[in-house]
Amino acid sequence: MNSYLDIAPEVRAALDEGRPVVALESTIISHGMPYPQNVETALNVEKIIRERGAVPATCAVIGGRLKAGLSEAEIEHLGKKGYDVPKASRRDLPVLVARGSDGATTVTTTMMIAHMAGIAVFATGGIGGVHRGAETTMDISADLEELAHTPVMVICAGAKSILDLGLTLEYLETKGVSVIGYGTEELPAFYTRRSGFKVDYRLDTPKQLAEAFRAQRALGYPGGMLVTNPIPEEYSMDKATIDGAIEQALAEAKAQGVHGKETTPFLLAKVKDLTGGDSLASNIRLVYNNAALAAAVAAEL
Ligand code: PSU
Ligand code: MN
Repeated sequence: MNSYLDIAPEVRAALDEGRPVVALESTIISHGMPYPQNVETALNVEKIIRERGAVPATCAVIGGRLKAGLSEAEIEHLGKKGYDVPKASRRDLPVLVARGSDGATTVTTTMMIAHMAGIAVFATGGIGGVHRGAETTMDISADLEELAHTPVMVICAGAKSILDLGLTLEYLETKGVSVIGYGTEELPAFYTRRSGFKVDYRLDTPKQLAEAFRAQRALGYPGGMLVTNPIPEEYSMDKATIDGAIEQALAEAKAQGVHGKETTPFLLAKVKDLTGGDSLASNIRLVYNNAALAAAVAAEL
């Protein structure tokens, strides 16, 4: 067991007894939503998972410790500190841990912590991917590399079209990551159910998802699996509205020379400002939807 890892007692008990556990990320808490909705959402997500008989394990770096499972006070702390909590991707962990710092874990580092703890299923909102213009900037999220190497199933609502969704799928294919549509043949685009891009396979039940993941593990693959779960129809956004906001956010990022790890948070914050409460409400609902599916898959596994 990793000497920097703390597994919460409730999570450890569930893992020891073979009960279902679902990992959750913390960048979505510290950087993804405003306070206090971020804390409220994070606690509701945990509640949804518990109501379905699974145990939530929200992951983060707290005081240099890798945490699988947080207390309410720790979630409140991450939500209240917001952007003052550094974003922790793979390359950030060594220094954050050595310094005894806090860190908001991305999809990448949440997968790492989940795997260290022995958790197979992870629910989130959206993943990082290949950015538009990556053919010159080379801005490709470490999330895709982690999916290639770490055996955790990530359940998301697809990716936002701040990214180049076509190139993101190409990259995942190269890396050997199966992209599954849950009840759909089309990659969902986070706020909307459709993107115009096809997923690799459509599966329709938590049991089928669990079977595919078990088969992958039995085949001895090192990598993860990406399950894309479309936002429920009633909460999906108007495509023209969201596309307009994304185009404007991309133009502002370019004009201001935003780059590196700031790109994703900048674009997400701009889109949120431009679309106001609508996008926040949709974002919250799709996370709940993914949490419920993840609990069902964890139970099947
Ligand atoms: N995309 C979203 N919402 C998010 C993120 C991405 O729609 O909150 C966060 C996730 O934590 C993801 C990270 O792992 O941003 C990716 O950052 P980057 O592109 O810098 O790798
Ligand atoms: Mn990047």
